[in-house]
Amino acid sequence: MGNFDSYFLMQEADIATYILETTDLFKKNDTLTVNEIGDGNLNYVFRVSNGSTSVIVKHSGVVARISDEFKLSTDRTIREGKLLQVHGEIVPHLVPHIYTIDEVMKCVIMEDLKEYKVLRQGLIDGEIYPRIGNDLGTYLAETLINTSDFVLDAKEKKALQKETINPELCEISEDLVFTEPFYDNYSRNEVSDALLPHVEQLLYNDETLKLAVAEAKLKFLNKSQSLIHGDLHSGSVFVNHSGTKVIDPEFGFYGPAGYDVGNVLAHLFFAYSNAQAHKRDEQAKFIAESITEVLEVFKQKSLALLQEKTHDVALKQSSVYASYIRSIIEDAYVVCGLELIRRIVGLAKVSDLTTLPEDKRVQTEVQLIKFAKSLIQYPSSVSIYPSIFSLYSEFKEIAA
Ligand code: SR1
Ligand code: MG
Repeated sequence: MGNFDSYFLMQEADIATYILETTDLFKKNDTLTVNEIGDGNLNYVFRVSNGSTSVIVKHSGVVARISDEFKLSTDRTIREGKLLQVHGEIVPHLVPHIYTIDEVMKCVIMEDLKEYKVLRQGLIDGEIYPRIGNDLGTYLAETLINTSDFVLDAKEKKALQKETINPELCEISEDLVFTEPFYDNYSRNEVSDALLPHVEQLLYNDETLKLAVAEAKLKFLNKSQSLIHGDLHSGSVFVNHSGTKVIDPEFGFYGPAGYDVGNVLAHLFFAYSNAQAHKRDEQAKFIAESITEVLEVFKQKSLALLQEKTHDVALKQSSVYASYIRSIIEDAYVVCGLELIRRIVGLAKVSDLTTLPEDKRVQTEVQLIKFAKSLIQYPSSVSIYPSIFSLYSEFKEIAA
């Protein structure tokens, strides 16, 4: 029996032997260096290098890295690898290449994106990436429409839906995005003393808001439109000046297409808020334009894909395409609002906000919560503004 015939949680010291014994990615006499570089909430990420080439090993334990409270199947990494392969067939230039998926050791070995930077950190550092609006809009349109009933044969889609069912990680989102921010039912919310009165008034005590949130949660539970990424925040996007790569779809499943679009919007708003708070005006303008571009590219490319690829004679209707895209965008506005709120109130925070000075942070968080509530309760009203960004600007002015 070899060393890697049954699962255990590998440490840095195990990984070099693991790679040399179980793959042909390096020469058997290579000296490998291994560094754990993960900064996510759930898993371990190892960079393995022989000095000239390198790969990434993503590996899962039986509990989440962020907290032992989250006990999870180690199969999440396998599901992630498979989903990256499905999306990789659709947009190979926008996801990392997968070398192997090891169902025993619960590892995915993939391309090292060392020439890229995490989008969240790049934006906090003041970088401008002119490609992201187009690349993220393209990723969203291609992955969401190509895995929908418009493009896939109904049985093929249901087979993929069965294969990608993901109840455990969906439960995390159901709790952390749709429930806890409004009820604090597990006492896991993390709210500063200065923010708490606002959270009580604006969220915990707003029964009308909770009705709109309930409707949104039902959509998340029931609307199996596309094979979504499921956690498309700016820590799941790698960028440089020549490309964009989307990683980490372990929360993926057949869900509402607007969920991914809304997450992208929310995290660009976080980046915008950080740029504004630090008076990086040129960068803030670029982020605002990227928000609009993501939506425009998503709409245009989705329509083109629907027109080109819809095979079902009963669905081949221009007005159906238009209303389908419109409903995804409305769902996205609601999700954008939910994601903004849960990252402010819940346990999984974003450094765009946590790195702000205390007074600016509270002011920014209150503005974002007010904006978010408007998105959750009145998503269709965004269409009366020139862009979602104009609506946000209005909240900024009211709160200032
Ligand atoms: C316990 S996991 C907390 C959050 O981290 C992941 O990236 C997801 O966003 C999840 O909600
Ligand atoms: Mg993640």
